[in-house]
Amino acid sequence: MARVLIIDDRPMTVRGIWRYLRNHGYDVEVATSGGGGLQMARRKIPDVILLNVTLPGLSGLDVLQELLRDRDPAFKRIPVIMLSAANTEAEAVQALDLGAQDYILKPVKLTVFAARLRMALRVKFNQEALERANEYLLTLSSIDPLTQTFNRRRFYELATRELAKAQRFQRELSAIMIDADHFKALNDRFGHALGDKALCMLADVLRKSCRDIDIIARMGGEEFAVCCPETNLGGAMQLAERIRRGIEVASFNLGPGTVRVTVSVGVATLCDIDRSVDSLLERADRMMYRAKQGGRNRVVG
Ligand code: GH3
Ligand code: MG
Ligand code: MG
Ligand code: MG
Repeated sequence: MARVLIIDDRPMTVRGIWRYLRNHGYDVEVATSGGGGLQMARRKIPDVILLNVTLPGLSGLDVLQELLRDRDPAFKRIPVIMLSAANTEAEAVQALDLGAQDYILKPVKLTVFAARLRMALRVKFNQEALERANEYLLTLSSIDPLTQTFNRRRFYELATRELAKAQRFQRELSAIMIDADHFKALNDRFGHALGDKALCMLADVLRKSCRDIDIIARMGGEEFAVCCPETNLGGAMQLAERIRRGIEVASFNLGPGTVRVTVSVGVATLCDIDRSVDSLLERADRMMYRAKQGGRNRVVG
């Protein structure tokens, strides 16, 4: 059921509309001032607002501007149909240019009015469908479908922003590279499905071990990276060790008997010479290879 909010200081003039909408299955509310209407809209976001141009206090055009200026995107999206008794071109042009969806003269012809209301709702519905599609595309292009961590592309975007912030405000920033040990052998012995399960377990341990602001990504294959804002080398080493240990422990529950997964972890922290995420990651990667050479299942930083 579509929700319609009518903002009009003389309810008698919109009684016809109110009754018509009620009879046609709309959920209708009426506010008699601009301020009251905005409050009502905030409490329960309507699907469409019918807004009279002349109101005491805040005018209809003021209310329209307030709606469009709001920080809440859901608020900005509400289609507004202006109602006016004054047949002036300038007012209609102003309302539509400000962002009103439609402008209707009183007295309204109910059937035509209802058709225009349906059109406003259709536009809103289509816009919401587009936004959902956009969100979905953003997810597809940012999230690794197996582990639900960020992918390499998104990691670089987010980490680049963190690097710029850290350099601008002289803050600390560290990176951790995590590579599963002898993962090919694990796949060969226990099958690819168990390998996939192990990768999901790795991602779970990463999520549990890290802070909300840390950026966790699967960089490819059996390799993950974490970018840790506001974290120095010591803090990142501690986190890396927590991750290594967490994976070692969780791997006991991974499957039958002898299945074990361990990781080799490299840690690096931001230096003055770093100009890109790559140079930071390269150092973390070198440390990770030292961990491999040193016997795997260990942290080097
Ligand atoms: P190391 O300890 O030196 O890192 O040895 P490794 O076997 O882990 O390294 P290598 O790079 O030789 O092999 C990585 C393997 O990871 C190869 C591939 O079978 C496996 N792998 C990569 N992506 C996936 C995946 O999405 N699912 C599964 N199950 N395995 C994957
Ligand atoms: Mg490898
Ligand atoms: Mg490996
Ligand atoms: Mg690897």
